[in-house]
Amino acid sequence: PSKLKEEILAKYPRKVAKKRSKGMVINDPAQSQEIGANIRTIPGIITQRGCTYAGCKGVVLGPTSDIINLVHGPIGCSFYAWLTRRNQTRPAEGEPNFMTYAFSTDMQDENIVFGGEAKLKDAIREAYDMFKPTSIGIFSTCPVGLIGDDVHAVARDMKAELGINIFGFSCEGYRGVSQSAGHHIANNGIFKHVVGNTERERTGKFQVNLMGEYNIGGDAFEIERIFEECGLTLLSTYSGNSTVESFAYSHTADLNMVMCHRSINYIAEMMEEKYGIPWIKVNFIGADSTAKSLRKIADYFGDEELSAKVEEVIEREQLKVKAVAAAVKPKVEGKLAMMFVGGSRAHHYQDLFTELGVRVVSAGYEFAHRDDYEGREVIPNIKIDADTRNIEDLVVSKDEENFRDDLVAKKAELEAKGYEFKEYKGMMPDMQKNSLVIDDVNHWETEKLIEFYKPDLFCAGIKEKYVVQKYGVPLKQLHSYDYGGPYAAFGGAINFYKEMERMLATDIWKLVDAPWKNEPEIVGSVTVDA
Ligand code: CFM
Ligand code: HCA
Repeated sequence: PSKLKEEILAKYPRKVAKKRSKGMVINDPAQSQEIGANIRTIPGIITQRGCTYAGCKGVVLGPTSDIINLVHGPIGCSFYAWLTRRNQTRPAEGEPNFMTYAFSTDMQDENIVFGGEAKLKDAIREAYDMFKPTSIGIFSTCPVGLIGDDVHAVARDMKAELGINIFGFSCEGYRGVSQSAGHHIANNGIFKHVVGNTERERTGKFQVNLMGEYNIGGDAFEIERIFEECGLTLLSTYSGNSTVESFAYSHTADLNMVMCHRSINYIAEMMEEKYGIPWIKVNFIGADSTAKSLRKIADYFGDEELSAKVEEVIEREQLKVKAVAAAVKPKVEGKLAMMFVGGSRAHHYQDLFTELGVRVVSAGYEFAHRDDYEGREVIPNIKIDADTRNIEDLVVSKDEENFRDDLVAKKAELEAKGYEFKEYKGMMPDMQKNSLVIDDVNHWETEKLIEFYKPDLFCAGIKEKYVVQKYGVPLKQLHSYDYGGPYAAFGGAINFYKEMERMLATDIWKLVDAPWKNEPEIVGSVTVDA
């Protein structure tokens, strides 16, 4: 891989090469290696990243069904964030589902020139009159910040006028270097305007929140099934198959479980500060990881009946999982895969491949931070640059009335026994020696990676899919799952194994001839009128 890295960098101008070099690490899990992450993409490079608005509106708030998510901006921003992520939902009987609508102020030239606040107010009134929602979120797209519309003032006015919860997000696309800034802005907004708004009587002995699970392809449905069978009460999920109504009482949980660390660690941290609720890292991608996470939850509660139930579920489910794995593994073992996804999935999905004996030769995130690569212990050493300083860091104080001293004591007791809280070791320690870790991989690098490794499978998203396939390499979308899923928990693992069998135990891709193989250049001419 050092030769490959050299070859990739050789093509860049000197300054670009220097920057990109920091984003590529030849992994050695025995060492602590630093990677450049969460830094601006160099203009001219074809990145796979998205924008801050996508991270706020599309990712974090997108999957909630009972809020009207109103986009203040040109219609395209709304249209392209409208369920393209395959975030599914199953609203409770009689409850609304606004996710199937695309709400937008549809800004025009006139609004850009004279301001769009009046149009935004009208849109809120119209949405309220038609749907009578209990909350409305306003999402700012790029022009809003450029012309200076104050969505927060509009939200305050309209909240007073209509008497429902209305709040705005300054999540303009350019606010940060990627979607990641949008996650942070969304976390702040939900924490400020929703969490703790309502109380709820206990409905179970073991009340938990699942954070950073977005129900892509039905993943949450499968996780919910397992929780229910184990006897865990899931109060709220941030934000797959969930409602802002459940965020409002989620502070009454006994434990927060963080799945996608990148997108939601902020709320987990803030809830611990304000309410004393501890958080643990979990992962429900991969059958063994699911079993491990369930056992960790059971250990937290330390209840014999719960532990017995968890063991029973694991045993029963793993029997089915292992049977499928045993049938598929011999057909796919030893194949090479690489994966480049936004944040946590590039790490989590490696567990599923390990279970099948598929080797991950290269992986990376589009927009995760150093802690997602190297582990949370590097957080104090991360340089705060101007782009990060641009995103508000909420100052949170203790809620004397609702603070859970009992949970703080429980945490201390468990920690003394070696139980780990707020811990995430990141992707690099889990990857093989000499695998190539690349942050914010770009199109040129993708092509070089394929030529060098000749992988059997490339995992990424829709922007990469067809180019990679023209190379004769199958591509599995780990964002939308193509048309498949769920892939989470035990049932999901079985689905994924079968999908890998379909994609890997075949020679059909080798028959693909890339159009540029024989005629590598597109030839054209430019004519200039005299
Ligand atoms: Fe977390 Fe996600 Fe991901 Fe993400 Fe995303 Fe996504 Fe993703 Mo696409 S929240 S970081 S911003 S696991 S939308 S469900 S698939 S890039 S790896
Ligand atoms: C986003 C959403 C996305 C895009 C996926 C892709 C998703 O980043 O705005 O590029 O295929 O998962 O839908 O990550």
